[in-house]
This record gives sequence, structure tokens and C-alpha cells, in this order.
Amino acid sequence: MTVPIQACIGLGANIGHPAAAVRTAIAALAELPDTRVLASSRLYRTPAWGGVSQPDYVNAAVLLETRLSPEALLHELLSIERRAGRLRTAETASVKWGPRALDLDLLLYGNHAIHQAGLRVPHPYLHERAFALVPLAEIAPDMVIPGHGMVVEALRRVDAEGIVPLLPAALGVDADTLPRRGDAG
Ligand code: PH2
Ligand code: MG
Ligand code: MG
Repeated sequence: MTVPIQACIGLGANIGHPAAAVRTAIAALAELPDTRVLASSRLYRTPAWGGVSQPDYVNAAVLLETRLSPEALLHELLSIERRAGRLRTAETASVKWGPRALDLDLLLYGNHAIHQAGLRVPHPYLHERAFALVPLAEIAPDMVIPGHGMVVEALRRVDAEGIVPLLPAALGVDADTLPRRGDAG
């Protein structure tokens, strides 16, 4: 039996019903074989980073303990994306960093560094993306990003302006109502 590994998943969506898609994906991660969810972050509204002009995103992060290999875990992430209606076509693939109904990225897999076609861990842009680091710092601040130090240290080096937690559903606000830029949430 393989030893369990702590892995971090970044979740993002900005078309359709982003908050609902992210919440549903967190529930799906909890159902994965040989895996349990140790922690999940709040949901954040984040300004779109890179690529074409597009709507704000909802982003979150989940800390898993899993016995799945990185390849098997990636396969499961792609399956959850497909079930959420994420289409991967020649057209969407041609738009780098374009809008998506659900994106699940394998950010960290223990302290492993993996360089394979279609699978790079740590995620190559994790250390420079506040939209990934802010939720990750909430649940795994002292995990190490191989080559870049701890998550909290990487977060100190980026600009987290405009990244705000979504208002909790308990306040009676629709889950897909995004706070305005500058709201404390
Ligand atoms: N994902 C991208 C491109 N840009 N911007 C934000 N704020 N959040 C994302 O998840 C995101 C992005 C491609 O994966
Ligand atoms: Mg991504
Ligand atoms: Mg992705």
C-alpha cells in the first residue's frame, strides 16, 4: 500500500454558475477513491489574470490526503471538469487562459516536482498567481512550493489586490452574486 500524500487542488470558474460549479467540484473531490478532503478554503472573487478580457473568476483551493498517483489524480480532475460541462475543443484550446466553466489544477503533490507532458507539478505559475495563493494560504500556508519556498512566502511576493471572499450563503445572498471590487465580504 502506498503512503498517503497531501495534494493541493486549485479550483476556478468564470462562466455559467461559477460559485455553484466550484462548490459542486469540492463535493466531488470528497468522493474520490482513496482520498479525503482535509480542508477547503472559502470561495474568492478574483480579477481575471492574463489572456483575453473576460469576467471575474471564483477561485478556491482544497487540501487532500490521497493515495492516488499524480497521474490518476489528474485523470479524476479532468473527469470532474467534464461532468461540470467544461468543453475542451480545438477552439477553446486555442485561447490561452480563456474563460472556463470549471478548471481544476493540481497545484502541489507533496513536495514532488513532476515534469511530464500534460502534468507539471508544482503548477508552473502557482508562485506568481495571487488568485491561487490566497485561497491556498488559508488551508496550507506552510506547504512548500518546490523551488519557491512556503506558500505564505510566495504570497508575500505577489499583488493580491482585488481578491475578496464571496459573501457566505448564510447571509441570504445568492451564491453567484459577486461582491463589488473593494467590498470586504
Ligand atoms: N485561470 C486561468 C486564467 N486566468 N484568472 C483568475 N482570476 N482565476 C483563474 O482561475 C484563472 C485566471 C487559466 O487557468
Ligand atoms: Mg488553471
Ligand atoms: Mg487547468
